[in-house]
Amino acid sequence: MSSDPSGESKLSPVEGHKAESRYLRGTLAEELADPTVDHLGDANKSLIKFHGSYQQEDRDARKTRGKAGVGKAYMFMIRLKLPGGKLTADQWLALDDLAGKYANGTLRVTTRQSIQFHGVLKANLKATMAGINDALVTTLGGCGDVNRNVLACPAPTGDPARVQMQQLADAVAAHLAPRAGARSYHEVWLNGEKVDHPTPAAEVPNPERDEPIYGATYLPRKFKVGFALPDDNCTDLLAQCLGFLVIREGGKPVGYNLYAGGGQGQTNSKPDTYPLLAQPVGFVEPDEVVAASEGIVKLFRDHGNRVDRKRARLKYVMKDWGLEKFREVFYRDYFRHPARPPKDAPITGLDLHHGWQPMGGGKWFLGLSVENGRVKDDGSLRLRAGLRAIVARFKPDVRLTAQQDVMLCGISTDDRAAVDSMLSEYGIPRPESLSMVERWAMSCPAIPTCPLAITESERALPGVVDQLEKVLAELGLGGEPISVRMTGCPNGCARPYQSEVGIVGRGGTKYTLYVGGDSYGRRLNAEVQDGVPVEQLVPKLAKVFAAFKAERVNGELFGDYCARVGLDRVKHLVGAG
Ligand code: SRM
Ligand code: SF4
Repeated sequence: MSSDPSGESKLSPVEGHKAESRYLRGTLAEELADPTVDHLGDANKSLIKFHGSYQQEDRDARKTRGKAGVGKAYMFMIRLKLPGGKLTADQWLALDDLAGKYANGTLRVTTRQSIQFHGVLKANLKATMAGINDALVTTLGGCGDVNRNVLACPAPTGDPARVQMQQLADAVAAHLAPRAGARSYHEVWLNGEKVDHPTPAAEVPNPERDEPIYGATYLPRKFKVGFALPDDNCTDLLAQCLGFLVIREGGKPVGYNLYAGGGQGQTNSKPDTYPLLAQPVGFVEPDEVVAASEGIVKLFRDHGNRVDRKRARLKYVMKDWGLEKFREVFYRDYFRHPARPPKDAPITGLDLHHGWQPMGGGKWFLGLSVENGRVKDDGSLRLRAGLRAIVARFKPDVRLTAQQDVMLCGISTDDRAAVDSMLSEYGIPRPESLSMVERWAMSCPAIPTCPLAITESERALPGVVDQLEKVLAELGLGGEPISVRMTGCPNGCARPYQSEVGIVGRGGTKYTLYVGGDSYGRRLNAEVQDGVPVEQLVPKLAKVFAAFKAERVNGELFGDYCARVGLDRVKHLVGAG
């Protein structure tokens, strides 16, 4: 296994932590058991990510605590692993209990169809993890240098293509789950107890047997898989390290176009980091999907960069090699099945799955728009309490979308009116009553929890959306599905480089403004202006919206307009060049 493609440089320190960890055990159990310390040392701070948790601090408290000389207010974020975003009603209720008991009273739906808890104290970590596992949900591999949560459109429409895709997403997630790492997970969090997860035993380390896919040092960096349909790219397939796009013939799923090498993150100080869209590698049949995912993971394991973590993503293997070499190595060394060219299947849509939609057999699902994925009670909008009451009463399955929204599934026709009236009782808006810009908007958490945030995002976007709503309504553009995504740094957690308007934290209250992506996630946007103060974002955009209204042709969408007229014209409009 080549850990250092250059053969010259020193491996990143995280490689050392992994190598010494004995399949992710480290000394986590010992550090967790020490009641005198409220945080973890460096090695375990890095290891705990593989177990689905990040050590954070309350950044709102940083200044006052610093002045008072009392140090950081440490707390932990916990991220679940929920392939395809699926939960039962009882699981939702159990997680809601845990959010109230041990976290900050909110559940955060993520851009990868999962849930995060924030604000868990070290002393409560084990109890929270045990509670999550009691609900038969795991956090193993929620973070860390392994395969992350597998995305698949969660809409339960009964469409055979969706059914097959959701089953294959589960199969890929199970196949790529850490194996010896699962045993460490159970030892650390569940006192070695076995629950319903793969737990191969390995007393004498033997990476080929114990972690046959990953090996003892796992992957160079995180790895992400997503499934989507050509007419519904609600998982943003082209942002994934590995994407499977359903191919239908005669209405039936016959296979998948395999895409590789997508990703969003970039670092301001490193010009050799940038967002990239995944490239079409080939076509695979349904029974080849799991083997193909293993092959791509192994290719990344062997050829990803283990020296520079900023360039340690599969997208840079694709970029540095080019598609032709990537294909050649993949089919020659990692996937010995016929090399078939990708089918002609352009992406043509993205469904937010909002509102009541039929599932067949007299059942319905209801897609609700959740502002920035944050399920909380806030004044008259009692989203958390309302969801809890509806889920407790009607026991719907719950599904989460990669657009940070929630679906309640399996509600009978007779119960629809009662659900609607409960929504009103708890002040929860039906998606149709919200503006288009709010429904399409996404933000990452940023301050106060994210240690990497250099600006606000989740707490800033609602104000920006309010202003955008006014401007768009005045221009008569309120009905346009314009996607606006904001992040508190360039890492791109809300996939801001694939939206029509991207707003990326630059520092303080300034942002970099991007336009020209499309609402279906097929194109990267482009930087229009750097260092824009937050209060100037909407006035600048208003000028572009006005030009769009005057100059659009044949009902083109906003992002397509920006791409057609070009960056120079948009820069001129906003006064950037
Ligand atoms: Fe992310 C790191 C939140 C999806 C690219 N991401 C982080 C951390 C863990 C900060 C850290 O490393 O300490 C953030 C925790 C904030 C907090 O307080 O909760 C964080 N990322 C999120 C979530 C919660 C954003 C959201 O609004 O939902 C998403 C959790 C997904 C999940 O359930 O697994 C989330 N992150 C993404 C995505 C979108 C996606 O996967 O489709 C991306 C862009 C795609 C990609 O991977 O390129 C993304 N996150 C990053 C990066 C940049 C990686 C890179 O290649 O440079 C970082 C920084 C890092 O890893 O060092 C990061
Ligand atoms: Fe944190 Fe940056 Fe990701 Fe936002 S985009 S959650 S600020 S790492």
